[in-house]
Amino acid sequence: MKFDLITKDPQSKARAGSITTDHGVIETPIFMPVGTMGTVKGVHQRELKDDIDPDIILGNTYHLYLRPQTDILEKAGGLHKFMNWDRPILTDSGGYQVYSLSANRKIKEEGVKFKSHIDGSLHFFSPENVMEIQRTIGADIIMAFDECTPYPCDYRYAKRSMHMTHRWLDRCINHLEKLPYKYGYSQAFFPIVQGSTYTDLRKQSAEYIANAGAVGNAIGGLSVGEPAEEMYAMTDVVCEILPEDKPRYLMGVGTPINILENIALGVDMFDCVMPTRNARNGMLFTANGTINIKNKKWEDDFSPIDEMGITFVDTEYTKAYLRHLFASNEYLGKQIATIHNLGFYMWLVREARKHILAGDFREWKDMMVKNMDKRL
Ligand code: PRF
Repeated sequence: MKFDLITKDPQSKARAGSITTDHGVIETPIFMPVGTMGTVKGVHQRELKDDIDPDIILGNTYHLYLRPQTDILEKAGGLHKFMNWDRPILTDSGGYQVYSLSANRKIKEEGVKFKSHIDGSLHFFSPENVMEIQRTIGADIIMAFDECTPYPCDYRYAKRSMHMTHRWLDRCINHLEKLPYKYGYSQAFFPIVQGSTYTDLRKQSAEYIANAGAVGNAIGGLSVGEPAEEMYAMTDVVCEILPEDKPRYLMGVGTPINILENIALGVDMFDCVMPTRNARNGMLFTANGTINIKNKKWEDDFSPIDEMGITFVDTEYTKAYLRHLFASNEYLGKQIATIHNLGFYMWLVREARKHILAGDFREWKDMMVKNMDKRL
C-alpha cells in the first residue's frame, strides 16, 4: 500500500491524497460504506459499483468470523471472491463489535472471552487470532485488535485500557510477521489510537501509534456518545501527532457534518453505519438537511426524492412514492433510501476533495455545515 499526499488546504488542515492498493486506488478523503456481513445491506454489488461507486468498502471480523465462519471464507479464496467485489476492502478487527454486540464479554490481558450475539456460543479473541482471521478474510487493509472505551470513562480505566491496547498492538505486529499473505496480494495493517476524551492520554497514544511506523493509522474510541466538540478536540490533538505522510482513519464517524469537520482537522478516511442504518429507518441525508420520509407531510409531495440527482433513485422516484413504500413496509423503500444516502455520502467526500484541490475547502465546508444542519 502506498499513500500520496497531493494537496493541503491552506485555510484548514484538510488534505487530498490517494492510497494505492493491489485492488485499486482510493482517493482521499474517502467514505467507506459498511458491508458488515459481506453485503452493504440492501444494495447489490452491481448497483454499489455502478451507481454509488465507492473506492473501498468495509467488512467486520466479528461478524464474518461468526458467520459464514473463517473456513468458508478460506475455501472461497477470501472475501473479495466470496462476495464478488474486486475493489479494496478494509476489515475492522472486532475490537469494537465485541464490546457493542456480544454478551458477557470478559476483557483480560490475554484477550476477550465473549458470547456470540447469534446463538450464545463462547468464543475468544486475542491480538494473535484476530490477525489470523483477518489474513483469512483477506481485506486490503486490516486493523489492530484494540479496546474501544465507553463514554464516559474514568481516567484510571482509560489509561489502563490504552496501555493494554498498546501492548496488544505489539502482539499484533509480532504475530503478523509470522503470517504470510494468503491470496497473492498484500494487506496493509493500521494501528489504532485510543485514550478516551483525555488530551494527555490521546497525545501519549498517538505518539505510541506513530512510533509503530505503520503505513496508515486509525483513531478509535470516538463517536461513542461524547459531545461533537470533544470529538473534534481529540481528533485535532491526535492528527497533530500522527505522521503527515500516512493516511488517517477516524473509525465509526459519523454524520455528514462530523465528516466535514474532521476532514478539516486532517482525517482522510471514514466509515459509519449511519447512511445505511438510518436509510432503513426512513431518514434521508441531503445537502439541505435531513428528511424523515415517513412523515405525513410527504404524502402528496410528488417532487423528486432529491433535486440534486446524485443517484438515479433521486430523480426517478418521488417523495410521495418513497413515503408510501415505507408506510407499507416494502423492501424497495429501504433499498431506495440506502442508495440515496450512500450516493449522498460519496458525493460529499468527493466534493470535499474537489474543494481541497481547488483551495476553497474551508469556505465550502462552512457553507455546507450550515445548510445541512436542518430537518426538512
Ligand atoms: N475500535 C475499533 N473499531 C471501531 C472503533 C474503535 O474504537 C470505533 C469507535 N467509534 C468504531 N469502530 N476497532
